[in-house]
Amino acid sequence: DDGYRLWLRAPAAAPAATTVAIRGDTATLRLAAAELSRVLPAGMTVMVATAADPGVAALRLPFAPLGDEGYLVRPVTLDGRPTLLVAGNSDRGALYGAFALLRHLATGGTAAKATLTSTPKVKLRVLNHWDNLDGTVERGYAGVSLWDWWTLPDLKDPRYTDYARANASIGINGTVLNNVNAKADSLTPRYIAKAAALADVFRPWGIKVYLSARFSAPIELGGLKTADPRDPQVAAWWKAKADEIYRAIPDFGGFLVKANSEGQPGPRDYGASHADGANMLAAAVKPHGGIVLWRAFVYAETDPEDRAKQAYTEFKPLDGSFADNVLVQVKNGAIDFQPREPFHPLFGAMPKTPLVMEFQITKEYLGFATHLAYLGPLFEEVLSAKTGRGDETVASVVDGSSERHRLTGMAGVANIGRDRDWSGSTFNQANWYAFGRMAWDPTLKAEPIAREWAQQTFGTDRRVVDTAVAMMMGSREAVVDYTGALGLAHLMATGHHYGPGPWVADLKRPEWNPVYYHKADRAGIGFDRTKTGSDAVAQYAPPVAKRFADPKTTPERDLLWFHHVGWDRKMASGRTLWEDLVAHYDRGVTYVGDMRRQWDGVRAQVDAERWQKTATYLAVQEREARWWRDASLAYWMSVNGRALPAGVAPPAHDLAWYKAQSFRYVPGHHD
Ligand code: BDP
Repeated sequence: DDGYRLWLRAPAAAPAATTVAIRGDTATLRLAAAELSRVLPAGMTVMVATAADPGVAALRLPFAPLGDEGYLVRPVTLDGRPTLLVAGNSDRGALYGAFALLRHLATGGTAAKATLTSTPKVKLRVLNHWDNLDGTVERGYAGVSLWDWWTLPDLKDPRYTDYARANASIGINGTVLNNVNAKADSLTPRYIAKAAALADVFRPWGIKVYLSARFSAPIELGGLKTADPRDPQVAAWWKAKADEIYRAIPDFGGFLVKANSEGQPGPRDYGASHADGANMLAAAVKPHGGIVLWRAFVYAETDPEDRAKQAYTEFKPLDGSFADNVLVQVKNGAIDFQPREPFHPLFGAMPKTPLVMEFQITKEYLGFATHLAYLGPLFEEVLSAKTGRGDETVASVVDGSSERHRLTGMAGVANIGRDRDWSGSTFNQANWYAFGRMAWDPTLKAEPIAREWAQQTFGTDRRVVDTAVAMMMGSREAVVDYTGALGLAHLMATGHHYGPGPWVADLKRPEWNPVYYHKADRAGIGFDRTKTGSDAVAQYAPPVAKRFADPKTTPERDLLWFHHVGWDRKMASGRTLWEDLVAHYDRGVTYVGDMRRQWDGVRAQVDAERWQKTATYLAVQEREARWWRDASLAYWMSVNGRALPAGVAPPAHDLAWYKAQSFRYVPGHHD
């Protein structure tokens, strides 16, 4: 088993076991029926329909709360016959109902009396592909891009259908095809035709196509002298471009934009604001019902004192000035997808603007595809965080319930490539899965999601499922532990972000260097983000700011993110900070060793191919967890001059050895 079938184990090509009837004939309803007919027991009467069907309407079922995309599945009597009805207000709702029923069956439920209903809490549930037109994927660790730009639009690889089906099965309804570090070429007629071909494949699965837009495209493609959003010629160029795209893709989702960040062009190049830029693009897509996802990940040389403050500083004042079809897309934390970051202070700070949560599914800082790290707990931790405005949580900001926003969204930087198993490893598939499920409902919890994923992926054998879930649930914390716990961040090697480099201090800009983030010296360690330091804590709502301002009330897991404290600081454990930090490194390494043993224990219950690849990667992870631990400890000891607590194993090599372990060529990184 090469993992190609993901969590959808019923073979897509299996012969129909039962006939599933359809009321109303659309491609989407036919797909829903086909999914069910392969799986449901013979002899059952099943009906896939929308609420518009008179026979279904006559049943007076509670369709109103289902909105556009919700579903209900329930036993009814239709035309005098007991029937299992799978329905929604739209055919997409019915399709989601079909997949919910499949999930129900694969997790041990029975079909006959199935009663299921759900409505997505978030409207735009979107993958972001950082895929380049040359087939490489930025921060992609699962092979080259799924999109074969060369043979598109002629060849519609069946894999595109399988991709759409997998996404539909977890409720994802949009996909941004190209890298946020965008090339203008993706907006040329040649590439619009290719995107349109993909949109045609995705449409019946309820998935819209979006494109990352390069802000300077009017110059590069249109021959204009400027891309200033206030210039009428620029606005006219974008309007014509949008019209052209919508002629090819009538349901085109809209544009995603990374502007004035890491060298990308943007409105600030002309003294205009992010809102000026976003609103100009929004006006271009508005007549077609399109939207603009404008990223708040701004990273430029503006605040040398604390990079973590920049997005809030630039965007908070713009709250209320964005057009009504603009959403601002904010990373989960203020730096950059570290193994742990406190929630981004913009959540809760821009009540007049719909904020999209951006998670990174691909594990740029968590060991690429080779390390096992289930991100469900990371997603849950961020979404369940309290913003400090009453009972508001980050989830209630994202799902719009806090401010009654009409538009809401969640974005995940995809971990998908052309590898047979799509995501580089079986367990990485769980991160794609968990993203989809939490985008549908950001209040879902990581553990039940892990369980339902494992049941669908490995079968319902209790022992395998329990083992997989147990391994998964602590795996992200283990990465935090062996890469740097207690609120440390950004300690990785330069450029490719793989492996330890806490000593790096020689890069051109201060905030490129890990030493800028940990600020360790003989006396202490940590980044002071209180009043005596950068005062980034003031970006949070008062109750949260107050808690983070005091090391005594800051959760220890975030301590060094907000505070510079002494190595001898007393911790909750009764140990010193230094002793605790060392214990975390050991705990991380131990956890990986435990995962290996647990996985060994289910060898006979898992197919050989998936078992072996996972086992091999766990061995790699154990070796590299030790590398992280040893290199980090060797470095910290060189800074603080301290010995290791009694009984702790010393690093295998000296610091010079670890510093010499550099390499250049890694997947997903191009310089
Ligand atoms: C960082 C990545 C970089 C991305 C950037 C972004 O290192 O490759 O281009 O984020 O999100 O995490 O735009």
